[in-house]
Amino acid sequence: MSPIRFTHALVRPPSASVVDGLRAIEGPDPDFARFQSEHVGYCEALGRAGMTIEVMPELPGHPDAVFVEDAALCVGSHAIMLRPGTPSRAGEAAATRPDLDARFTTVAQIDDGHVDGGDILVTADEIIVGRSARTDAAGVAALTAAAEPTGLPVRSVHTPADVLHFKTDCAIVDDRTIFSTRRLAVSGCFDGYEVIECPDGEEAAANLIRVNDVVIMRTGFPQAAAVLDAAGYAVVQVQADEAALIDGGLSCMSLRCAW
Ligand code: CIR
Repeated sequence: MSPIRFTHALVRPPSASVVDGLRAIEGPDPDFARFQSEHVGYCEALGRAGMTIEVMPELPGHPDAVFVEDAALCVGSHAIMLRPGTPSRAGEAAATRPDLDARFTTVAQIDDGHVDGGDILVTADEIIVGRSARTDAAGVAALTAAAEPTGLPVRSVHTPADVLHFKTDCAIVDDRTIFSTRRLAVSGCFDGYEVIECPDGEEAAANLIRVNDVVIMRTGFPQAAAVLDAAGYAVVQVQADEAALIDGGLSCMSLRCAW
């Protein structure tokens, strides 16, 4: 199973309630119209990368529901409903399930603890889960059992303190290559992988996505883009400044699937 080859992306447009999205540090609300337009640009980039975009309904009752990745894990024809680790997002998995039941061969569910999809990095050989303020040991244990149909073992590591999600700070860019901030890579959690370090000061660029032949990253991080370009990756940049105001990045706005 390749962790970088995908055929479809499930997305959910932001609803007007996105202005109330959670944020770790008090700051301005996102602008709804700009968020919508950036989301369209994001979906267009996924489409140009070769994915068919499937749009799930808006969930106005869940301000953060545009960040679909936190509610489910998709690996090949298998999906696992997660348990987002913050109360206002708890209902998102149940609301997403019908869309996954209609598309996946198996849809498992974790019933203990908490796991946010943003804490899960799937590589060719394993599922790495970063424990965080949103993802706990009980959730990782439940995920380990639920992930059995994928054939991939689950490995538990730690997300750096004050970093929202494990994948806030890293992304897979090739079967065996991880793009990571220094503060995460120094933990040793990627020993055995090739690591490309995200330049210090541009940590917010680390939440990017490799989709088929391109690496899609946020605009505004010239050093990170140059590092990836020099390493031979075809870099595509999309604006996602409104999502960033509520701690969202590129990985969280799609469930990337290979069917
Ligand atoms: C939250 O705090 O849950 C949202 N405002 C942002 C979630 C971003 N998701 C992700 O990084 N996987």
